[in-house]
Amino acid sequence: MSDRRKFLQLSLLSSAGLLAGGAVRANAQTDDGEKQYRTIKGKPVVISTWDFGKQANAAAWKKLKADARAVEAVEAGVRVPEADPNNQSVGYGGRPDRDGRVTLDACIMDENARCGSVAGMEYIKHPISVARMVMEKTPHVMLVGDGAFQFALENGFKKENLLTAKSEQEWRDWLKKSEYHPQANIENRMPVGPDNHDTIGMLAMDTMGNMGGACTTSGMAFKMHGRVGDSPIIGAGLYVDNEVGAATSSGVGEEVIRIVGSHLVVEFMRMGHSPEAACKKAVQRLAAKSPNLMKDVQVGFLALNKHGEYGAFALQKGFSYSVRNGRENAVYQAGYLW
Ligand code: SD4
Repeated sequence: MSDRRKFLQLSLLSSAGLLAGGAVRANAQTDDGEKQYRTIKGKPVVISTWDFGKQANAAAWKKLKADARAVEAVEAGVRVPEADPNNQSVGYGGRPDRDGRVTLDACIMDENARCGSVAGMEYIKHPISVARMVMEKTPHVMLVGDGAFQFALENGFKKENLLTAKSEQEWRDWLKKSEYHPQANIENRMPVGPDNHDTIGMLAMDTMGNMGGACTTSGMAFKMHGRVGDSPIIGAGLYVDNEVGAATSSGVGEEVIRIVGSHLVVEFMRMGHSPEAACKKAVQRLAAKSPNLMKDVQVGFLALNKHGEYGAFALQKGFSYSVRNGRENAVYQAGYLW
């Protein structure tokens, strides 16, 4: 379909008052005959942290196109890096803690402010799905360690070894010096190397205009056993307010927890700031509250508002994010403070 015809179609919908909200959308044919899915008013949309979020977005987008709930889409989306052994910061293949144990953190939140979380959970490849089950099947929000693992087993999840040969080797190399210096997302950080990946936080709005979010990680590499970062903590690593928007984070979790970062971003959006401005204000708050913040520490926030607008901001250069909606399937670089 020519741009002009697309424009006319949109104009017709618009003059019929159909753009005024609701789950209105247009399915059109492209010139090469491929069915094209087009969105109106920014929905559905899915965004996620880092460039590897693009593959995760594809899985979420498939759900969103089929009119699934946002929460359904984000779960499906983040399961992609969870299952990928080459992503050494999420799920299977994640780098272990200093004792050589892979411990996973994840949380999920839906449009009704329902939420579920697991922290420090071992042996289960898809912590996000366990988190969803905590949300849906228990009166609790958060299960940790062995309790989370037992709950997962009781609910049909399989016990698996999550430590790959590559991550084990990196841990053994790290043991030689055993220095914990948490540098996230810095190109030359040791021992991770230039192509490091990190936590995935994903936010979506479905065709009904409802929002959902998910966040999952193996946490900072070689952390103390028992250490929990921001990622499974509702308000820190993820927050969804269906009236306003949603936010998530990646980077050194201790810094994010200090300012309850994702909730703060949502509150800035509630005050009327754009997603990017809200993320920037949260980064500025973080820098102001951590005067001894090391210059090589990274924290990035990502946000989506109720209009389907998105944005991100980080402490420093290098934080990327992936976007999928009816117009874009793209990776962007976030702005940064230093
Ligand atoms: C954590 N926020 O465990 C996670 C790690 C991360 O980029 O996002 N790294 O602190």
